[in-house]
Amino acid sequence: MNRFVYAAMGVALASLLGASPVTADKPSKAKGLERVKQEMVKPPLVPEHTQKAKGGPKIVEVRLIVEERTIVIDPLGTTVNALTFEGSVPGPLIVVHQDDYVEFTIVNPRNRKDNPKSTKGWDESTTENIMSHNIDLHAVTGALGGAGLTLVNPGEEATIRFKATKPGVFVYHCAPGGAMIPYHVVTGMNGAIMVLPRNGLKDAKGKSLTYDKAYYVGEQDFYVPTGPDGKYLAYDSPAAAMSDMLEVMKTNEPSHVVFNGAVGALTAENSLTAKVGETVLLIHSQANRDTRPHLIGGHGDYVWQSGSFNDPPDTNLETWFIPGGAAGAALYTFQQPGLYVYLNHNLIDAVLKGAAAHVKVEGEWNNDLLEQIKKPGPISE
Ligand SMILES: [Cu+2]
Repeated sequence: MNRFVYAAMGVALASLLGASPVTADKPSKAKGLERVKQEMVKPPLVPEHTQKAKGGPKIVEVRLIVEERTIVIDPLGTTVNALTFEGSVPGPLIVVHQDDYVEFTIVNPRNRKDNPKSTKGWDESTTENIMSHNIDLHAVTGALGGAGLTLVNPGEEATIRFKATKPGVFVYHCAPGGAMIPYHVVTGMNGAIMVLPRNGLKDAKGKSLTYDKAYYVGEQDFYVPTGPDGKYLAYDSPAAAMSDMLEVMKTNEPSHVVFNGAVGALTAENSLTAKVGETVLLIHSQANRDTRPHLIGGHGDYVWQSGSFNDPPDTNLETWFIPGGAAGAALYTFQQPGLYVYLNHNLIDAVLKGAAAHVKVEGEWNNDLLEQIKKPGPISE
């Protein structure tokens, strides 16, 4: 077996291996399977995929590049020295089918020149990576979700291949050890992987459920320190920010709770869109903190709150619950045009801290579902 970088995780090797004698490793059955590359896209977009698997299991190659970069998280211009996968908070959604193998490479370039192929996420705010990173995917079995095999210093990359045995939506996140685990997660280093059943999604009776489009919303709690004047502080690097930010993190009171990296990242011109009659799958992850997704003016027709696609979905929910460290998915067919707000129904998080998105829906109004009988006006009797 490969050597574990277990010391950084504070986990003793003995507890990972148990007391049983070490026997020969079992070989992977991935050999000879067809290989496909999955192109990463920036959330809320999801990578190209089929809802039902075509053919047998495949090896899906995924490459995520770590990027330490400063991001603006609110209209005040408040910044976070973010640690990211592919420059994005959340990191890109990975989509495979059950029993596929994911050949996953984490790349930690020292700087932009170090990795000329990775032009996608890099921008002017990127300087250089100074920290070690790894990945714990909750869809992985063993080795701390892959974290024990993937710790890479700047200038290094590592590859694992794992079998996606359980269908569902799962969080992934960096977990380099000790206080660096929550620090990397709450500065942006998390995302999700969706493992679809090979025959697609089903309701409780086994009837096929399909979607016309899917969006990935990654909810992020940030803990930005303030100065004596109450204003948010800015730092030159994640290392410089760390000690002040850890003090705010210890209060468990986020300064910001946002969707897709910033207040307003999914509102106004960045709103999600749909048409009346379209069925939309809303995938929602929160790597650190509980959340309560709610669609104002709509419902969760079918909701996998736990993210497990083998369990029958809940139906017709008003608000659902996704515990910190998990991802879930909700399917809704839009019935009316107009503006919908998709938010964390902790309304303090949504309205005062930023956890809200808009969905703009086009189509014909249905008065049978809702009709305005009298506009607001003077009281008549
Ligand atoms: Cu990291």
